[in-house]
Amino acid sequence: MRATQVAIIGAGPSGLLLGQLLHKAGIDNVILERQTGDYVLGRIRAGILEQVTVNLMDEAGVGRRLHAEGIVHHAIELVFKGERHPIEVDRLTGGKVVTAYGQTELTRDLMEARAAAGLETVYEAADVSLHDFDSARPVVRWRKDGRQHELQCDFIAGCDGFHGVSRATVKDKVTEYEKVYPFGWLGVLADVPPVSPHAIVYGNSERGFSLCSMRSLTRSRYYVQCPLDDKVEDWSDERFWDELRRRLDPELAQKIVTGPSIEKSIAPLRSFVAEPMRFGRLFLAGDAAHIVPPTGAKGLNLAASDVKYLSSAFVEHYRERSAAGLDHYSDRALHRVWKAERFSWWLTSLMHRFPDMGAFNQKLQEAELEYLVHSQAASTALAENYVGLPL
Ligand code: RFL
Ligand code: PHB
Repeated sequence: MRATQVAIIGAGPSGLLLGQLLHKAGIDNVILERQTGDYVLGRIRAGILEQVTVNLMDEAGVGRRLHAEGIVHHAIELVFKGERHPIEVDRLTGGKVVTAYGQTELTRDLMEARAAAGLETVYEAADVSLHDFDSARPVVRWRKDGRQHELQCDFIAGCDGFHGVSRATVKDKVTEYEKVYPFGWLGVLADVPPVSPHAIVYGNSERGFSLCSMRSLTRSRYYVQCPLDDKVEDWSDERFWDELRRRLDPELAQKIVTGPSIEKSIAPLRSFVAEPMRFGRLFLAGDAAHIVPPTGAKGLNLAASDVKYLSSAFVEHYRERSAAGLDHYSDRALHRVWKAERFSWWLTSLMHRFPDMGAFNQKLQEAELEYLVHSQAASTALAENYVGLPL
């Protein structure tokens, strides 16, 4: 039977980053991915990286393009009641910033580094199943090209996202905490210059939430809150641009450059945590263990911090023969996860229109927004969470 040290399930950002960090430390690993590489690269998702994530890409030896092409943001802006208010996160946090760099680009950098290092990734691995992770010799099985395959390993890292097999395998041992929001985000990607190239804009209006983000100086990413039962086909490009304009302040609305969408999709919003994140020799990381609504831009960054803790724990195990890191992994990771869950829930609650919110909650939301942009203490609390809490 083939063997490796760490079998990684999933070639999203968590799995690829973990694989690269382990390789740097001389730890052998194989990645099993259900989809093709092109499919993985075609999923348009996150766009904002915390410094912790940028540092990890450097540590993995794949930060070159990110530094050359990523765009550093020193501020975000909040729009409400038709006016725009800057939150200078850089000044409020003693110099911390975020970087706009698409998840697809980060994934591509990791995939290319993995291929260049000659590391094994099995794409289109069907019916992946996990066995014996309560013993010293776990086994992973899958089907490909009409044949059954088997891999023996020391550990399994479940980096296979919210719908993966890893958490499903331990379903009866998991406690789940979940909140589903009564709306979704309609996202559009277009090759037009971003309306706000220096700051991500978060908008609260009586028509609902909006967000202006970017992938580069020539590619924009915009979102509007929409009902959960809306279909992408309901939203022509024209309808989308009209709606976005109506949710922004007059200056931005007038400045927006529109163009044909190159991607358009609707994502539901969810908060979710599975506890614990370790089951014998199986460890969950990233979206496999937790989901945040995208409002705080935390999902990919949390995946990266899980991977930092997990890779350090594996290195400690192999180099120092110490189980301390592995034993503490779940608690350490969950500690950070819950802080990001709180922040993402709070910013989501503050910026969206809820179907049942009523006049009282509406007034409270307005009062909180006013307080937030005029109080140094409140703006600082937002800023320090937005740039990412320390590891
Ligand atoms: P992924 O990216 O879902 O990758 C999991 C991989 O596992 C594979 N897989 C399997 N492989 C083998 N066998 C199976 N049975 C398998 N089942 C699944 C899948 O095919 C996939 O390739 O999880 P990962 O690596 O943990 O990464 C998490 C991030 O993708 C996610 O948290 C972010 O995209 C969230 N997110 C954002 N995060 C940020 O930090 N900043 C942002 O600005 C941000 N914006 C967003 C977002 C997510 C969004 N959507 C659509 C959910 C914006 C949006 C709209
Ligand atoms: C994005 O660029 O896709 C993005 C930016 C900020 C968010 C969510 C998504 O909070």
